[in-house]
Amino acid sequence: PFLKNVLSHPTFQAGAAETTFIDTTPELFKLRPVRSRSGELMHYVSEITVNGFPGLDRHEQKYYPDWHYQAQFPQGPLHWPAVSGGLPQLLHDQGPKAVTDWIRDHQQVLLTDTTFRDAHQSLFATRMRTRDMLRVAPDMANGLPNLFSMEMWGGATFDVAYRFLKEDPWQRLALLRKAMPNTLLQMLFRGSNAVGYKNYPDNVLKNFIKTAAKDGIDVFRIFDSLNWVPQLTHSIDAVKETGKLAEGTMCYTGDILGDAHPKYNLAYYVDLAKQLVNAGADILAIKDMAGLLKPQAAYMLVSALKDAVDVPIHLHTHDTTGNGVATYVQAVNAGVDIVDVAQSAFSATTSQPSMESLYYALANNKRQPELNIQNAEKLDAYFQSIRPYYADFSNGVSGPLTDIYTVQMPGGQYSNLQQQAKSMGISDFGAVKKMYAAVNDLFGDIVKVTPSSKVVGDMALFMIQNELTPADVLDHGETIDFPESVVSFFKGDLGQPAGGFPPLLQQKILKGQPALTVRPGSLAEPVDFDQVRAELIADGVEDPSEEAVLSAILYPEVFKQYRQDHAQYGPVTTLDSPTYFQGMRLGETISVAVKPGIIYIIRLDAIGEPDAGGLRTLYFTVNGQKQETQVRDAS
Ligand code: 3PY
Ligand code: ZN
Repeated sequence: PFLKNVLSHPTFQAGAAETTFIDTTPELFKLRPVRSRSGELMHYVSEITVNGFPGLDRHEQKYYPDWHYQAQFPQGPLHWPAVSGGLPQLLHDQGPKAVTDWIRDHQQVLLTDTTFRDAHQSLFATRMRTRDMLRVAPDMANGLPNLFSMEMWGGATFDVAYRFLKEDPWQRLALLRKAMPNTLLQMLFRGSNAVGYKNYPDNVLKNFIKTAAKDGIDVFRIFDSLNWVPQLTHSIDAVKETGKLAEGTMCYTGDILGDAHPKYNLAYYVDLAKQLVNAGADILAIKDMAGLLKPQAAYMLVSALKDAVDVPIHLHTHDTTGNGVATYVQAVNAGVDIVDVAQSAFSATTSQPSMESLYYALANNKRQPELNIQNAEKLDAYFQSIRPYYADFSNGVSGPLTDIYTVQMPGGQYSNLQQQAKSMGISDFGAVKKMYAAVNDLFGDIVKVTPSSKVVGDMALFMIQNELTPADVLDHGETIDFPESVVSFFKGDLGQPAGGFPPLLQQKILKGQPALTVRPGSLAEPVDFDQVRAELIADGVEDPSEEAVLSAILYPEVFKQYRQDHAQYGPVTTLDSPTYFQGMRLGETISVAVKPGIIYIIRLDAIGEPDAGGLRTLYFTVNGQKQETQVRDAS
């Protein structure tokens, strides 16, 4: 209750909660004594205050836009009645077929909201924090009760949570599950790569799916970065064993309206769809990761797939090329069942099209989604208020990029590759894009999505750095030492591309090393989970959970670093995002609800000059008590 008192106090609301606030309103601050955990938290705050967040520029002022949200909705939550039952109940009680029958019988197009996963992955390097999701999650569930699902896990969110947010992704899943019990939760699963970037043994994939299902995932979108069906079937089987929904996914590349990409014609997709449905897919997903599916192509493709298969069709696009809403309208006219959209503030360009724009684009269309647009716009106001927290991670794309129709770079890769190029001293991203397209031709026109897209990106940067042309590679590739990811790709470690590898180039890259033609997973030794558990115990983890064991298998180093950071810095997930990313300013006061009933009111009183060894002392008042922290100034 005292947090509420503090937050609703007019001085605090006016944003004037500076040094004098605690002194002039002592009645609000009868707080518990500070526990030892505050020391760790203060260490993190001090570190970011002095040295900044790794990789970010420092700002004089911090952003506090969420007070606008508070002002707009002074009661906090939007107070929509809690929805009950919903599709999770139907799935639980009657199984996947009851859900897919329900979808088929539903006349209006259904929506998946990607704001918690792909939208921030594609706009802000996957940096959205659980805290910013949780504050609005119940409102999303209750204000948008007709959503098909919320995509909120998988893809890059898993490792980025550990690496950059000091968060446990499994905990994010548990918390969102609890906050949205009556909404289907969806994840993106890389068929044989899970949430990683390489192939894992079948028992790891299966166990991951089983654990994610137990922890709350209802819909698994499963894709392969080369559209190679043998790499999807085991994961589809594993989902079916859990009783959850398996979306068999085809990645869309090329252009079915033209003849520049003859491999990827309409017949290719129809055949692929049939294979995915035969493999057991409950729903067929079309994953247009680069925004290449033009409106008329969407009409043709969805119409052909509707004729060819009997399962619901779920379309995913990115708005990179600027035509996303038009593509969806045509797909809706052709009978698509579900489409992926994001809240407007996190939509467009490399992200998904806007939920609200699509709603209006379908005015007078009998398939306009069932959506309370006023609720959606109120929710979007929340996302507008938090977007500035993440501006530092923006990929800088400010409008449609129609050159992507030829470059074919996925939305999620655009900013990553830019960073990778910069770190190698390559500033001409236009040249990188041109080379990316040239490498794709050299490789025989492959599907480009995580992780195959990374191989094409690595090769493009390598060629620019070494001033190589495609002709150089073909003429004397046998003398070139190619990047590791490229060699591994041509060995078949990611699977087989449509039409196989170009044989001459493969020879030059492999230089006599053998290549696989079978599924790499069929050769991989199963992982011994007990042994990994024993290693974690030996490393000081008490009674490791199944989730911890899986994380240790997928990301051994990243997970270890996370454990160290967690021990060193404590509950940093409870800090507000401006403080997490930008630290504190002199005289500023923040409140941190570290646990139910435990709140720290922290004021930064002074920052000392560095001593001879470069250590600075920061002077805080924490719940009325003076506290000091020392950090090394790295400047
Ligand atoms: C991922 O694999 O993370 C993707 O979003 C691919 O588009
Ligand atoms: Zn996507």
